[in-house]
Amino acid sequence: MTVAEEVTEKETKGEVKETTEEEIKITRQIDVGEILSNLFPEINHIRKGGTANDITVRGFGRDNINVLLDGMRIYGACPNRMDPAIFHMSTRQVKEIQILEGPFDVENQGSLAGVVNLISRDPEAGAGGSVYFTGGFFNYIHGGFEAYGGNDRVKVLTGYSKQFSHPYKSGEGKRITEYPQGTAAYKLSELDHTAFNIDNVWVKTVITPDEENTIKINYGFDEAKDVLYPYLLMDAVYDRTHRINGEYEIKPLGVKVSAYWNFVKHDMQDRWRKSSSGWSRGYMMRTLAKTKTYGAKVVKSWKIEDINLKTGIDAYLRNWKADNTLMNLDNRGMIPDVDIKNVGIFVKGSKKIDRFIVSAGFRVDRTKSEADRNALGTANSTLYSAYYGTNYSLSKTDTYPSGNMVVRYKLDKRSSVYIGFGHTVRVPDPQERYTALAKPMTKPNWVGNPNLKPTKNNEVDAGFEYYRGLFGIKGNIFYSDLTDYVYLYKLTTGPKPAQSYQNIDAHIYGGDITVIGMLTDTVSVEAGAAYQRGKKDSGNYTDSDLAEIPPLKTRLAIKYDNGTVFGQIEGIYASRQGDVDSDLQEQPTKSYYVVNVKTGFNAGNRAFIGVGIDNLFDKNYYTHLSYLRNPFSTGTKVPEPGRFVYMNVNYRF
Ligand SMILES: [Cu+2]
Repeated sequence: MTVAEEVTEKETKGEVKETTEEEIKITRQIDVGEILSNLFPEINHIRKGGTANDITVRGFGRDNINVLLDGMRIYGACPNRMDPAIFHMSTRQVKEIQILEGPFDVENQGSLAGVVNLISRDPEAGAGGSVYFTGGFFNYIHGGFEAYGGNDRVKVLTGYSKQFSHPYKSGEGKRITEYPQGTAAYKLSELDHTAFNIDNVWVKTVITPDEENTIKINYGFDEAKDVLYPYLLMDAVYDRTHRINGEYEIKPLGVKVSAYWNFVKHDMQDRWRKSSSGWSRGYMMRTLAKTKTYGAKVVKSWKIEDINLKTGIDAYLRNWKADNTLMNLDNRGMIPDVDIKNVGIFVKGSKKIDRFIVSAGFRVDRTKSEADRNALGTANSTLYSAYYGTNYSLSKTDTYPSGNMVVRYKLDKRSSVYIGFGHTVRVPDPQERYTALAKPMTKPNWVGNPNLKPTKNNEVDAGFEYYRGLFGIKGNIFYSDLTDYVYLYKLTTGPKPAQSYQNIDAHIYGGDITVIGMLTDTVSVEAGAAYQRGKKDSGNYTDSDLAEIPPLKTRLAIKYDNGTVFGQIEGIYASRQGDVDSDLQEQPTKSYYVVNVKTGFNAGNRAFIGVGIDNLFDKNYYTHLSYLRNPFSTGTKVPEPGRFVYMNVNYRF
């Protein structure tokens, strides 16, 4: 067998998508979630404000997908997901993003429906770097530098970036701060409050004592201040993150050892909203939240005969604590100092048989979730028993296997078809099981369900890739049968109604297609479409549609690139979403069509200047994920930005 015939990692999986810094560099570079949602029709962003967009993949969000930074687990501290995992790496540090869709990851616990891995740039030898600046509408600025240096043995890269903006305006000319109404409305003096002010610092060191060993150490610090979230009732005063991860690879042994630690502290308040009026402390409500995650992993790759094998063991601890004050209610321990401790082992292998590549993976996990009753305050200490009686426990251990099999048939070197099946499991997150938030008067409480069972996914995926000359087409379909899917609902059995979570059976299915082609030496076209649908199969419901399932979305981009000058016209269309869950008061979302254009010029290898206009026709539109689902009320719908002109300048030295 020659090297060229080796099975690649990609061929052992289902649908894999990738994007690189080259694509990111020519966007307005606000945040990674927004960029992915723009590039891939099956990825959608949850628009809460000017930045920090969370994502869904094929209709799966929250902990149903794993979002990793250089393979490291990291979780947001905010109980309202103001700081999703994907927000914790600067767009400027990202070299590449790998998206593995479907239930085909056994290397990480809980990749129920997919995994998104942000990979940071490595330093190069020698000395160099770059300075960059992006500026745009609404006083958006983003600037910083990156510098690297080193020899064959030790290389270091360090970077800094600063992002700042005022609230953007929608296509109807209103600032996003003008959308919340009633007591959630921003004070008149705050309508032009800073929308985000973010500093990121990172240092990455790569040590290669010889050709056989590599050590990588990556440290990052982020401070996001004054981040506005009109989608919610509060805004972030600050969100501070430290993360460090290290990796040691011994190539001749095929061994990789990695370890990580990260910590996020988050302070959100309603101090810029009308609801805080009259409170001398400056806020009516506030949540101070902390989370830390640390873990380690050892992986060994083997080759036995012609079978590629990978085995591994990993463990992590995720701790989450949030203290809330609401009027005079002491809701300490709204997330009551929950520990999730996991240990897992896995094995995966692949073998080439004639034109077939057969791959399989298997994993077993043991996960303990435990909340601390003593962390609870006076207002929320009796909520679990008020709603779930005495028959519950604040500690639960779940042990479960997961696995998958993929069979790929190679039509030729590049083209193939595949079918795969996977069984995956994820434990309820600390919020779903243990949230405890008492609200005043007739306002519904928010309480977790300590009896929740882990979600199980049995999913079939099938797809093809076909390349001929300068033309390629890729397609995938999936059907996910979900048991004990964790779903928001209106709990009416306690002292007063509450929002809580229940296990339901459900299914989500859909597909996507991508076409790429070179029309001439300089002109290329890229087209994509994705559709997904979600239905409930059990539970106490009147509407069988699952909430927060994005509608059909398509993208068409035509690019011109001669190496010096490039230009791109891109159209994005999303159809109306009328398949909504009225049990959660979900509302239909209108269709939209937007056009984005950009052009750029490379001066030699060193300087790049680009200009872009997003939403060229200044359309006023909303995505389907533009407001918060709650069985009692509909949150503020946050429109997408109106016409947004930006400029990118990059200089390498
Ligand atoms: Cu928050």
